[in-house]
Amino acid sequence: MVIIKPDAVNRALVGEILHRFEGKGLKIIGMKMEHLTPYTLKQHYAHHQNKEFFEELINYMSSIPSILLVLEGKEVIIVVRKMIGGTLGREADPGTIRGDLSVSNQANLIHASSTPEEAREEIKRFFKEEELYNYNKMNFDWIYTKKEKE
Ligand code: 3AN
Repeated sequence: MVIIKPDAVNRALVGEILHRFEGKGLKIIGMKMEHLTPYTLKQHYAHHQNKEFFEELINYMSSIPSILLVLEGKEVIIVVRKMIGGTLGREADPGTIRGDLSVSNQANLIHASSTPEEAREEIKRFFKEEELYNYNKMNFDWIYTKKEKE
């Protein structure tokens, strides 16, 4: 589960970020624009509720719409976390989305689930079942071996 956050939308980086995921060979199985509410965001960031940046985080994330994505692929969570880079944009590795395109620890463009449990919980929070698509992605034959596709 990925959120392309309000700063990425404001900075016209949605296409660039999608381009990286598509280029990598990941499959988009859900995608929509949504103006996230403080109510939903407080659930999403509940583990940060005692941090001094919590209120600012909720305000920033609810300022304008975000793009919500569900991506599929082999070891997709590890792959996406590597692609986004560390939380602090200034220190994130060059070549990662945050490392190349951000300098902040709050406005760091993107959220991605970090465990399968978190992904399951977040997909349920942000997507209805009928908003997820099961389809045959033609070029998977050119991206994975038969064994990798199992
Ligand atoms: P990540 O998004 O890399 O998994 P988390 O879960 O620690 O990082 O933080 C969630 C979000 O909270 C970050 N993406 C960022 O927007 C914000 N955040 C994290 N640390 C700070 C901080 N020190 N000051 C302001 N915002 C922060």
